[in-house]
Order: sequence, then structure tokens, then C-alpha cells
Amino acid sequence: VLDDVCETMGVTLTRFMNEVAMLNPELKELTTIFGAIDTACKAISNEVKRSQLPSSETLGYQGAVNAQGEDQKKLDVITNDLLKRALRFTGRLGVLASEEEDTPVDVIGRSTGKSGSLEIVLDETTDYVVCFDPLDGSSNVDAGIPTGTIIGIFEHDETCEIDFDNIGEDEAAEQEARCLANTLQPGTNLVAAAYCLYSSSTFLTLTLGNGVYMFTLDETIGEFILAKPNVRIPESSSIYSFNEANLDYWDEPMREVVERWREGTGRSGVRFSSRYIGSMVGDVHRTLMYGGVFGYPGDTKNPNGKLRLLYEGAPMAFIMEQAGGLATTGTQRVMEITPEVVHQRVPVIMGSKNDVIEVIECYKTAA
Ligand code: AHM
Ligand code: MG
Repeated sequence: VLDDVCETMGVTLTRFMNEVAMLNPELKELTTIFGAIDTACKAISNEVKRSQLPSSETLGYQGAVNAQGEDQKKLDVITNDLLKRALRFTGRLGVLASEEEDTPVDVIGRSTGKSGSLEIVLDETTDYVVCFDPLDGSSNVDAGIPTGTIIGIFEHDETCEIDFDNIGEDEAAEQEARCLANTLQPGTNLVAAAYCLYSSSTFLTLTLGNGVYMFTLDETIGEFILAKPNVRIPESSSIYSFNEANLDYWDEPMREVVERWREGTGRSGVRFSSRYIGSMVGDVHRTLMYGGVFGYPGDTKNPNGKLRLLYEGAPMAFIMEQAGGLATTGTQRVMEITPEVVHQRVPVIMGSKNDVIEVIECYKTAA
């Protein structure tokens, strides 16, 4: 657990991380990872902005299809490579998993490919597993709508070296599964999480398990500046943020609560307003700032909703909880779910404490 962090507004992210490392020597390597995230997010911010220039090479589709069968845009590919390369050179990383990679990749650069070709080389200097969505909401970019990067960082909990030349196929498969399992950790194992929002400003928000810290990019000096130390989400709200067009298919309790909020017959008695960008990072950022409830609940077509647990649900849930909010599937704390597969989806309802409790209670009553 983190002892202390620097709370001085106006310090750069680099200085903030240096102070963290000084006060908490065991986190020194984590600050190296954040150095890479710092640089990659600035570069992604630039790419996103420049992507709409008529001369831009990053506009439009890449032509490939990613693990979820969605068209991969050039920007998805570029931002994925950017983040991957930045993290790889920290030398502190074992495995990384990304929305844009079919399977986890080791940081030496060999794609793990399908099972059987996994090669992970770790030594005593590799400490972390990083899961990320390099450009969430990328389908919005062409319309100038906010997008974001989401990152979750786990500790690497065991040494994982597969000596393919000297062991049998079965043993290799077993070890491979063990290595992969390093990416399949519940949110409660997260040591840090961050998102970067590319919008009217570029915001980098992070938690190291000791509150939430929000930085704003000062483009004139190219540095993230601490703008909001110890962010706390309001305990109650009057804003909900869902794709309401799916309401007819939602779990019954979810439908019930949103209908109450709409009519002003919910627990707080206020009539809610609706805000939905359709870009998780933007919607969660606003929810943190103004209070509210953001969700992508399960529905009859997709019982686990749309969002991915490892690199969307869990890191954002960690940030939300660290800001005093809650994150649930309706019946379970998002942070406590252990993923079985890398791209697993999870229903998510997160935000102001009292409002999320109202949702949880409604699910309980219905059970
Ligand atoms: P993506 O990872 O393919 O960009 O999809 C995730 C996005 C989230 O940012 C957002 O909350 C959600 O999809 C919106 O989905 P919908 O368009 O169904 O409302
Ligand atoms: Mg995404």
C-alpha cells in the first residue's frame, strides 16, 4: 500500500512519479512504466488530433479485423504499436494484453500467436503485466468525438520462462497456460490503473491504490500537470449515462431503476438527466467530475454487455472506487471477477455511491 504521494497542484507527472518513487521505493519500477505511459499518451493525443487533416495518413480503415471481429482502423493499429513499443522499452514488463491483440504478447516482441507459439521470456527484472485498450471509442474519431486510452497494471506473480527446446509438448502447454494466467487476474490485484482522455483537453487520470490523481496536458510545454489531486466523485447524482436504445433488452432491475430515475421516483426523489457520449473514457470522466451513473448493463442479446473486463471494466472500476464511487455488474463487484479469457465482457454499472447502491438493491430484490 502506497504511503504517500505528492499533492502539490501544478507538478508534472514525471515529478509526481519521482516523489512516489522516493516515498515508496518498492514502487520505483512502476514509475518507469508510467514514464512510458506519459510519452505514449502524448503521442496518441497528437495522432488523434492530426488524424482528421485531409493529408493525414491515419484516416480511415486499416483493412484488418481485430479479435472481436470489428474493423480495425489505422489509428487503432498505430496507437496499439505506440503503447506497446513504449512499454516494451521500460524493461520492466512481462506480458501485455490489448484489445487489439488476439492473444497476450510478450514484451520482447514475439507475438504469442495462437496457443503453441507462445514465447515469454522473463527474468527477475520483469515485474508487471499491463492490459490496455489503446484507443477506446475509436469509431468516434472521424466525428471529432472524445476517445481514450485505458490501462490496467498487475504485478507479475510468478516467473515464467518456457524452455521450448528441452521440454515436451504437454509440459510446454501447461507452462504456457500458467504464463497466460498472469494476465487473467481479478481487478483486486491491480496495482495501478489509468485512463487518458483525448478531448477539449488531454487528461491523464491515474490511481496507484491511494486515491485518484488527474493531470491535464499543457501543450505549450508538453507535460502533464497535476490539476486535481485526490478526486472524489459526488455521493449522489442526477445524471445517468447508458445507451438507452437498449433499454427494452436490459436486465429487468436495471430497466426499473432507470425508469424511476427518469420519473424522479427513485431513492433521491430527483429527476435525472441523461448524458451519453458513447465513449467510455469520456462518459466515465464526466461521471467522476459531476457525479452520475455510467453503465453498459447485460441484456438479452448480450448477457455480459459490451465492455471488456480486463482493459475496460476492471481498470475503470478501480479508478471509480478509489474516487469513492462503486462499480458493479448488478450482482457482483466488478473488481472481484477473475477473467477466464482475455477479451471477456462484463456488465458494468459504475459511479456515485448512493445511486449504484440503489441499482444493487434493485437487483437483490429481483433475485
Ligand atoms: P470499442 O472498444 O470498440 O471502442 O467499444 C467500446 C465503446 C465504449 O467506449 C462505449 O462505452 C461503448 O463502446 C459504446 O457502445 P454503444 O455504441 O453500443 O453505445
Ligand atoms: Mg474499447
